[in-house]
Amino acid sequence: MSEKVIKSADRVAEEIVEWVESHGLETAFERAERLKPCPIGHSGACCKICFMGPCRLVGPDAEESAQGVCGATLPVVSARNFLRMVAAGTAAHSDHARDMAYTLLEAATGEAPDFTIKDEGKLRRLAGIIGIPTGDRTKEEIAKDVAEHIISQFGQQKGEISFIKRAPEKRQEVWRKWGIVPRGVDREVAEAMHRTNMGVDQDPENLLTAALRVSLADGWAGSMFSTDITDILFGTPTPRRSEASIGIMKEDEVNVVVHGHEPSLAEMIVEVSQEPEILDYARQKGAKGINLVGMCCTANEVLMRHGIPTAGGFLNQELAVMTGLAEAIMVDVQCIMPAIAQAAKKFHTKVVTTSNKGRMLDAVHIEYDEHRAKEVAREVLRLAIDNYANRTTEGSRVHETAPVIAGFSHEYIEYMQGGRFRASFRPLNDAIMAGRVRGVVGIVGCNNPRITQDSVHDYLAKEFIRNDVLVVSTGCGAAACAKAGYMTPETAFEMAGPGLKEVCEAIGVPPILHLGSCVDNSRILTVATHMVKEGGLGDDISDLPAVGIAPEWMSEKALAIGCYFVASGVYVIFGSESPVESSSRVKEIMTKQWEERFGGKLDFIPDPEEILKKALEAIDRKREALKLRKYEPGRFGTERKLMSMADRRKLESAARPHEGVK
Ligand code: MSK
Repeated sequence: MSEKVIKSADRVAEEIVEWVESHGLETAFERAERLKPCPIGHSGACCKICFMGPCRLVGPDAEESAQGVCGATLPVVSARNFLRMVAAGTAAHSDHARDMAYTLLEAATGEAPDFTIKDEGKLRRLAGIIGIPTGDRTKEEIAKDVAEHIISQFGQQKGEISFIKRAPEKRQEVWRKWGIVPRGVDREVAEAMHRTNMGVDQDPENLLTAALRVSLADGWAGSMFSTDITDILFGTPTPRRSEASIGIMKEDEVNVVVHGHEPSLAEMIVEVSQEPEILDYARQKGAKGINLVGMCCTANEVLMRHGIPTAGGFLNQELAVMTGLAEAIMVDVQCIMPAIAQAAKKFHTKVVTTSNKGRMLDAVHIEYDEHRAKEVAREVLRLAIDNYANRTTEGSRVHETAPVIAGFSHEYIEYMQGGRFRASFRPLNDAIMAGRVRGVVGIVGCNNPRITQDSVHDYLAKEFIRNDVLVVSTGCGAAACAKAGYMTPETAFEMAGPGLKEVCEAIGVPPILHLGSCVDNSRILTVATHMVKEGGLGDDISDLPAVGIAPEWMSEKALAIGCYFVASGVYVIFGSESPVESSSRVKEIMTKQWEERFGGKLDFIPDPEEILKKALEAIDRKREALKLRKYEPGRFGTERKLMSMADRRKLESAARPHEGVK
């Protein structure tokens, strides 16, 4: 008898997958088993950029002798394919950011009346960074200028994208030296597509340098624009307690799943779902209320700001339909499987597309329009409520959830280390210097049905915190950690090493911090920059004992993220196989040459234990280079005592007795 293959480390998801199999249905897990990837395309050796091909560059000496019809060599083909993927990832994050910038502009001019500016402080700080006068101007006046400035950065043709100056000085010099400072977001994406067109850039090194440049237009521009604008419009996250699991669906309420990436309509859904008329309408239809749940990165956005539970990441989307409890899944852009509309045909779920960029056959389309955002949100909710009566008893229903605390913006991380008057990164830097915290790892990125769902996220998260490494997480990686129940302060007691445990106990935070959605990887760049500026850990991001990992990646966006971290000086490890496996020259450039030039490199390592080993070694090497004390579990140096939450509150109420503390 063949051994049972576990599809997911998420117990609730695994139970649904088993139910699906036993009912003759299928999901991405079964399709991935049936549909083996083409080994030539998988390893980057297939060129299909012109119609003389596709050319397959294979054979015993392919690296040296294989050529396409035009004469393109394997390293050129492989580097070209890679650059296109990074450009596509950058385009996705940045186009999302463009929509956010227009929403901010229209909120400021009053053309999008349902949107207001919630974080004026952040708006004013950002205006200061980019040189927009604030003084006694209204928040709307400032927001208009900020939005117009950001919109101009997409089409800027010359010079440097303005947010670049938020990086440490030394990093900016590295970028200038190697000519990778992005000029404008759209210009870098368009140029990447031009370079990779038939018969243009034939130099793998040059192509890969262009990949770093376009990726910087994602991390330090598109994604960072999006994070900042979203905070300004909807509020900068602070910790919220909530729940995580596909088991969050409720039997007696109308379940509405908000899935995708852009948060504007989801924010309106959150607001409108609390309106008495909408709740009355749900009751009239026999439901006790409306249960909003998030999926993928929209989940991360509404979890961070409102504590809306997350039903999980990318691979849980079909499973949401299979519960038989989802009245509607509202989607916009990115990471949305067409399979959900197919699955929904067998259940009562309505899949609602809302973006003209992301239409889907067999879905209901209700077009989002920021000028009448709440009206659109009400329309979606009414459709879901009307569908409640169509629910059958069919479906796999498991009601089990894990507690999660999410909402760690860089502003809150700074605040939690010293309160309103002494906010800084000093305590974290000191804890690292003393060896109490060994280093910091970002565990981010997708799920991929070719890997047991969440298994590597889970393994690495546990091992890193056991080894006193503070984990920051975003995207589906964060959803995995949340579903596993690791994003609670109690996890520090139970699982963290002695030093990290002490730090988490003092502040009252989980050892794995949820920093948000995929575009919020820009928050990690900001945290890293603040750590550098705080002092004691070198003068560039490349000096920090920090590693970035995307263990179960699948999206082109993940590659763009990986590249901008490399260009920012970080050692980045991707799990699974390499999309440039076919070319040893390309792999050499991404590791040796990138490390020499930028201080960061990109490795693809399928074995989770090897990922852990390499990451810890890299952290320890950085510690040694900084001449910090050698990390030894349970043995620390002296550093300033961390202020506990209680002490901080005492200090703040003493300073402002009438104001109270949030
Ligand atoms: S949603 S890009 S599967 S992390 Fe941002 Fe998850 Fe990856 Fe999409």
